[in-house]
Amino acid sequence: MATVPLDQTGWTATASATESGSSPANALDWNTGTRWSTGAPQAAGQWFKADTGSSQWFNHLVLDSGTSATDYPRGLTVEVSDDNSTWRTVAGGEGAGAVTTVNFPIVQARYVKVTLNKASGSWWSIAEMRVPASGCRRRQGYGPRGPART
Ligand SMILES: [Ca+2]
Repeated sequence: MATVPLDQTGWTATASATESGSSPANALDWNTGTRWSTGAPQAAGQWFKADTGSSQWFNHLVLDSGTSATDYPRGLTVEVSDDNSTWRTVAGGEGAGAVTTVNFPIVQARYVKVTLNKASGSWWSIAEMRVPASGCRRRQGYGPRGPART
């Protein structure tokens, strides 16, 4: 299925902890040379959350740890929310290299949160997070085989 990254302009990010000198915003700046990092070994409960600013359709999530190649999440849960209060779990997953892709059934939500569920001696770093569009829009009667988003 063709996918197109959503326009992430205006998105904001927060995290459970952030390395001094980095910023959650670094994961959304379209520059793989900047990163957000925990600055601490991975532990269950650490989280990274993006606020897309409005309701979005999407069906997968890509986390790229960039040049911090071993800082991929060892185990994670993806949750989404419309109000930053009530969360729905949409997928679990685990990384095995610098780029982690988590697929799930298409959802519509404003907030996306990734929470670790495994520990590791490696830090957790995200050079870039992408929440690609699903390749179709469930609006105007378009079904799952509708035209690609442009
Ligand atoms: Ca970046």
